[in-house]
Amino acid sequence: MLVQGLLAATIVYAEQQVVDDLDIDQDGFLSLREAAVSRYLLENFNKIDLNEDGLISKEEFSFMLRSHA
Ligand SMILES: [Ca+2]
Ligand SMILES: [Ca+2]
Repeated sequence: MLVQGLLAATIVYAEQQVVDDLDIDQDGFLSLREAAVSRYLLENFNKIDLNEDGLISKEEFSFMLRSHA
């Protein structure tokens, strides 16, 4: 259980890190322009952006990773 917890925490950390790395203006969200570095993100932007505010939040990014895993 402890190992699984640590593993999950590491994965969450990695997800947040990816968003931070791509988040050029550091507003905590990925805009279409920031997501354009990844072809996958660009092509799936509208699907990933669940609340259709034109930005991918860390929560939406995490959900995308889990739903496509
Ligand atoms: Ca941003
Ligand atoms: Ca959104």
